[in-house]
Amino acid sequence: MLLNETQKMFRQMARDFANSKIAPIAAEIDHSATFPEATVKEMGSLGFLGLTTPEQYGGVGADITSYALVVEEVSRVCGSHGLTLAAHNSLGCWPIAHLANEAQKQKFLPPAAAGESLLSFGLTEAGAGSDAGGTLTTAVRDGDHWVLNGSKMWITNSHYAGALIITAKTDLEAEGSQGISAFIVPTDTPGFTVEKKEDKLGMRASDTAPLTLDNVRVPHEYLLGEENSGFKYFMQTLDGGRISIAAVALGIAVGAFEVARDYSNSRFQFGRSISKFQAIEFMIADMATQIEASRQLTYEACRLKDAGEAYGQMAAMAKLHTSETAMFVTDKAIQILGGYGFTREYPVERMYRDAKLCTIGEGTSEIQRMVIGRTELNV
Ligand code: COS
Repeated sequence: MLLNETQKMFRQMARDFANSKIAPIAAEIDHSATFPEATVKEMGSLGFLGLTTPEQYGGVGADITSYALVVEEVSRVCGSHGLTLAAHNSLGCWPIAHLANEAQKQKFLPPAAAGESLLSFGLTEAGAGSDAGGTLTTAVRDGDHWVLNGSKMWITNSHYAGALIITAKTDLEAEGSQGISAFIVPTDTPGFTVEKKEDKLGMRASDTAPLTLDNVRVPHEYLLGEENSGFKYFMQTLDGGRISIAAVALGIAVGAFEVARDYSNSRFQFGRSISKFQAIEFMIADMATQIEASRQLTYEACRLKDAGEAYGQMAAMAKLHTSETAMFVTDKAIQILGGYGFTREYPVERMYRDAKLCTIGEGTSEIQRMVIGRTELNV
């Protein structure tokens, strides 16, 4: 893929930061499931928390390709950092930058871009996962305010968020995906509680928690976009989010590949490096090929988005292929490292656990196939 000078600069900046600041702590924060507050703040200083936010709101105003390159490089050494960065930029900042009114942008984007606090997205509920229209959280108008009640699950960055975009049913008579609206809810609003952090298989340092909304009163000015248009807003948001998850998965796959490739050259058995055995050589070839196909899909989705073209299907293809590739590559990486790969001495077991999230979050692989299939079949 051909990159321009700016894109190369972002990639190099992210690579240097990831190698020097994130790689040394990645194993420990995974083991202790600790959210890396200090390095996330540093990512704010580098502009990574306002990458696609326009400059007039304190952001960097980079294109989506540059953003994906940064997410890829960070995820190459630590999936949890990559996911934190991705969720903040694409699920938190993007909808505000593109769907909010001027006053909302002025209020919520600058602190987020500066890394003072993160932005987050509260869509999923116990009964509204793949069926995102199954939202049971309600918002009832009370004069100049809306009163929100309900609960959300698996919400990324919520303990560190200054505000979240919360979806709620505003037309209680409407069915399915109709009658849902989106609200910007500051996390210090009375009645809003972020519950205990989840103890997860992978992405253990990323912050994931359930939310409870108990008579949370938000002013009407915090309604995002038009009333009852929330479903379309979060579908649009997820289209972009899927590019982010593809970039996270691509980074994880590249990270695991590099470890396995280098190991296969340095590990000697039967008097030669194991890379001289065709069994290993073919594994390396398949891993490299799948990574390259993933890269093409991911950056093609970025290119389409940057060009203002329809990109939802390409984003779904990129997310599907790249997250499945990350599973394939991390599995093979462990196989190449053998017993060492099965221990914490090498990072590939962490990468394998982290990769799994990418086949689930922001729409499972099955949902991506639905999005792709519907577009192809025009239904
Ligand atoms: N962009 C803009 N609008 C969209 C859209 C998109 N990508 N996808 C659908 N819409 C619109 C449709 O055009 C339709 O509009 P009208 O009501 O005006 O006709 C409306 O949204 C409903 O669309 P649809 O009937 O296709 O919705 P479904 O309930 O069938 O859902 C899927 C479709 C399954 C694709 C959707 O529910 C989905 O993506 N689910 C996964 C959610 C997910 O990823 N959850 C994890 C969140 S982790 S943050």
